[in-house]
Amino acid sequence: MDVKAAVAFEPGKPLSIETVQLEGPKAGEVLVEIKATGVCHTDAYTLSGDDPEGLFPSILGHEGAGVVVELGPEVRTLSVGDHVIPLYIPECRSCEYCLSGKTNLCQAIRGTQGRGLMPDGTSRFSYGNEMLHHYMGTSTFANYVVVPEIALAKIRKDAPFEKVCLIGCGVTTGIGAVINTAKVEPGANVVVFGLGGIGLNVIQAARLVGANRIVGVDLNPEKRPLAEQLGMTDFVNPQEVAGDLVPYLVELTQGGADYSFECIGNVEVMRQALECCHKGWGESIIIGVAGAGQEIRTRPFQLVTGRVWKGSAFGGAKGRTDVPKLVDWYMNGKIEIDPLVTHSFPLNEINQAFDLMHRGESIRSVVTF
Ligand code: NAD
Ligand code: AHE
Ligand code: ZN
Repeated sequence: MDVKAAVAFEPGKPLSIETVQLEGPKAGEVLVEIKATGVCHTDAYTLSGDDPEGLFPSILGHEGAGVVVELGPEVRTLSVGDHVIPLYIPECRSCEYCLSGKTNLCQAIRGTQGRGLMPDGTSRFSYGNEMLHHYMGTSTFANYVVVPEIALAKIRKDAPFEKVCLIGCGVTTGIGAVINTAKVEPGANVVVFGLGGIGLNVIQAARLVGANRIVGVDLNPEKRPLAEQLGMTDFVNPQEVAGDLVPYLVELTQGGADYSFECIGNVEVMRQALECCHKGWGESIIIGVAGAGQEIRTRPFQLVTGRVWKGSAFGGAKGRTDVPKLVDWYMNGKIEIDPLVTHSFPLNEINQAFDLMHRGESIRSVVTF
């Protein structure tokens, strides 16, 4: 079938709106009509050419929501008409990783997904004679996609696509990092580096679990009001701190952060995030994705003296299990999404979403189809 998609033909170039071809679902696959998708910084990172796994040409997008249109053979858990959120980390419930009880990093299809292909090693997308790569197994910058059944979370039908699409990445990543990865307890002091779509969700989750000080760090003062609305107690602009940021944050948190979160993708900031943690027990969670060749550094003494470095992908959430619960949390008013959606565009204006993000003028732009 013909579908409308924003195609990334080359790194560093704007997306191109095209009519492309999509093959129907094969065994274990599902055709989904995408109704809305957010634009996450990771899409911009891959488009920039910094992603060592970045493939071109491809159809980016991984923060979507839509409706099941057609089932391939052997699909058992979904029906036509179901509302779904595509998962860039699937949940097969049978691989060693899923069964471990220790991680959300289902590996059932990670190999082919990382090569921009469906589990059978082929792509469903093409443009004339040219194969187009899938992206993160989701490719939500197209109005129809084929997704493996194990990579679809079924959600309630009364949830608005243009809001809950953010649960496909930003909301789950930030909230899950606090609840699943760090397991922040009431009364903890938290420092959040980067107040974009991810950092703001860390902040609202820190408030939800009853954190004490919730310190937000960002170079852009425009991010302050919304962060305060979602629970930030103290704002720090590193450009306004005289001297080193780390001792400043240690003093502000009266000994160091119990938990810090890096939500930028900057390896220098990752070091600051670790080193502002409390001696003896402070834990720093890396969420930001850094470019090819970037490496983190610190003195081993930082770890010897009890600080802990951790990472978090998709907030440690198991998608088919946890995503429907987060949709309920939103529908019940337990978490906020509406203020995070600062801009909306039709697909043919999607490049504006990237421009706004690069200028620091948006939190999330949502594309509706
Ligand atoms: P964003 O662009 O919306 O937000 C980044 C924020 O960081 C901005 O507010 C910016 O002003 C601020 N910032 C930039 N440099 C800074 C610095 N040196 N000091 C302080 N603040 C600084 O991005 P986002 O969508 O929130 O994503 C954040 C990061 O998380 C990206 O690296 C993204 O790729 C990554 N990410 C990871 C996961 C995961 O599962 N681990 C999921 C989603 C996004
Ligand atoms: N391709 C990159 C890695 C990118 C990355 O870490 N992705 C996160 C999700 S970011 C969503 O906005 C993730 O889930 N990682 C786990 C995984 O298996 O990719 C690189 O550096 O190679
Ligand atoms: Zn993302």
